Order: sequence, then C-alpha cells, then structure tokens
Amino acid sequence: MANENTLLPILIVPDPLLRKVCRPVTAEDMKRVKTLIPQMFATMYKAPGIGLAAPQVGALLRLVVMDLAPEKIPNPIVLINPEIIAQSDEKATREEGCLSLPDQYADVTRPAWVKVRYQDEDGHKHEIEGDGLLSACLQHEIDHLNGVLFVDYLSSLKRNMLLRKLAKEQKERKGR
Ligand code: K1U
Ligand code: ZN
Repeated sequence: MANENTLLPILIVPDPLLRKVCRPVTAEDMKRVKTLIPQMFATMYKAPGIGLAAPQVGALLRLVVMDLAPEKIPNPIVLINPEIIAQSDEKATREEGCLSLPDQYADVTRPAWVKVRYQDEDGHKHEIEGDGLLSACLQHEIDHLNGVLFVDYLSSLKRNMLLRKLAKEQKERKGR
C-alpha cells in the first residue's frame, strides 16, 4: 500500500520523459500533488539528493522539492509552478550532479544569482532568491521542468563522454 514514505523510481537518462516540457499545476492537480510531495521528499532524502523535480519521477507537472542541508537541520522547500523572475548578469561555475545521471558530475556555468516566484501547497505566492548552491539548485530543478539537463550546458565533447560513461556504468549495473 502506497503512503507518504513510498519511494518512487527515479528516471535515468535517456528516458524520454526527462526531455518533456511539464505543464503547470492547477487546482485540479492538488490532491495528486499533495500525495506526491511527501513521496518526492522521501525519494530525494533516500537518494540522497538536495533537489528533485516531478518529471524525474515520471510526473510531468511543474513541481519541485528541495532541501539544501538534508544532513543538518531539515529545511524542506516545495516549489509549485516556479519561475525565474530575475537573474544576475554575473555568472558562477560550480560542480553539479543529477539523480537522473547517477555518479556523473561536471562544472556548469549559470547566472550567479536568481529570484524565483512560486506557489506553496495552499496556492499562496512566494519569492525565493539566492546565490551559490541555492541558485544552482533552483536553476537545475527549473531546467528539469523544461526538459533541460545539466549536460546540455557542456561542450558536445564533454557531454558525449559523460553520456557514454553513464551508459556503460548503467549496463554494468544491470548485468550485476
Ligand atoms: O535534480 C537533481 O537531480 C538533484 C541534484 C540537484 C543539484 C545538485 C547540485 C547542483 C545543482 C543541483 C542532486 O541533489 S545531486 C546530489 C547532490 O548534489 C548531493 C547529495 C547529497 C548531499 C549533498 C549533495
Ligand atoms: Zn537533476
């Protein structure tokens, strides 16, 4: 029987669902979304990860969960229909990983600071802004909602190397 602790399978590249543009969450989706949120947190904490977007678990909705300090004081954040409303011209480069590309990491350059508008589970609007890991994670997760993956920011040489390495490791994993 599924409950709030149910772990959802995380889709792995090249699953075509990871390349879809997700649709906005509407009032009619809220029952499903309220079931999905605790399951997404349980899945993210178990992985472990600091963010998870709904398409990574096969739900093509504009929904993200994040917790930047999962091992310290929990600070779970739910972002429904998030949108970047401002960003800096200044760029920052940091290493990113992705639960849909297990064990693959690369330096990604993005705007250093972003401001994001989103709704909570009660439909109230909020804004969150930040730089550093928060900025990278917000952008990474919102990218997922648009079918964009961090490898898309790499040169084709680096991207192909990383994707070939992932395919090889996944094949080995399945053969075990
Ligand atoms: O969306 C995802 O696939 C989750 C991803 C988020 C992310 C990581 C780094 C930069 C931007 C976005 C991850 O959580 S990968 C795992 C990870 O970074 C991590 C896991 C445990 C502790 C600390 C970090
Ligand atoms: Zn990711």
